[in-house]
Amino acid sequence: MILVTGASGQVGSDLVPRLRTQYGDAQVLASGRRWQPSQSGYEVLDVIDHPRLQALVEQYSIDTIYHLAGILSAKGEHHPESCWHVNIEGLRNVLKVAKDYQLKVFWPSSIAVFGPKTPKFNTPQDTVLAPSTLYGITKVTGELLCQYAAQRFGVDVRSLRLPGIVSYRALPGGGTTDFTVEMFYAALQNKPYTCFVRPETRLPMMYMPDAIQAMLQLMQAEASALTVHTSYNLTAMSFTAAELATAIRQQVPGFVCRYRPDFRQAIADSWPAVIDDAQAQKDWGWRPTYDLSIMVKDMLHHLSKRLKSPAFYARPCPETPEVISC
Ligand code: VAH
Repeated sequence: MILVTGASGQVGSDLVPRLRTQYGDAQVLASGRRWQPSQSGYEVLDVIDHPRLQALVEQYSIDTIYHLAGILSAKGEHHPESCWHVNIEGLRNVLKVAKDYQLKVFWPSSIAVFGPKTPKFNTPQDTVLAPSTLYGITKVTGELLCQYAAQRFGVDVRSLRLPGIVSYRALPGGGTTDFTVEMFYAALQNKPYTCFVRPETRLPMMYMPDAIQAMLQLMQAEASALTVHTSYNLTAMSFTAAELATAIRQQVPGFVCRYRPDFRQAIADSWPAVIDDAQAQKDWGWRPTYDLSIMVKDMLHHLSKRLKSPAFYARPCPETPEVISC
């Protein structure tokens, strides 16, 4: 049985239904800190509570954990102590039960492991990891903990350095790349958007279906094929805030995006602009599907349904590379 921690977050909200489609509803246990009365197959779990985690692993005969619970970059800068405690103690607890019960683990690292001294373009798999955020420090530490668990105790833990992720099912919370999703909400509500990074800020990004595909593909790969035991570089595209606003405006004429950088500009400036994920392509066949144009059309179509924005209801489901129910 699979346990997903942080199941109500931006990634978890898409990963849980995808895993249930793949393996069956009864094979996936969602979990999070808050009680979700409407959700079946859900348990309350604070990942810093090791006894509770161990009890769930035993009660449900868990064999795989997708450990998503954590605090993101922007929120982490406002609450560095909590960010360290949740991100590190939570991961240590997961790695401990993985070692004790021979579990397989997925854990998301981030491009936040890179810092101002890292090559900004075509950032290699092996390079300087000197992040300037506490969140990034927890991700570098986490990668080393994962590698140690794999090499010292034989734990099968796999990880991806996720870029910014765009999705419509759940709002992101406390991230530096949240402007991407917020822009779509503003456009569909016919409101101008004030972006908190400069228009020329370029970051590695990915549409959620690609991120979920990459996680499942990595977890299904033969262990012998994997040469990276910290975390794989991963990307699908890179775009600037202005390029995203323009792509949205092509679908939503009149959309206005203004720019008022805040503290998150310095975080974004410390991250790479373009990532080299050749090792992921070589080791387990990674290939992205969505580019900026397809993502924008798909996002607007699905998000407009959620927001009940008639403007996009009438449009046919955009041509997307995979079958998506319209
Ligand atoms: C954040 N969305 O903004 C996360 C992610 C690469 C960015 O780690 O903190």
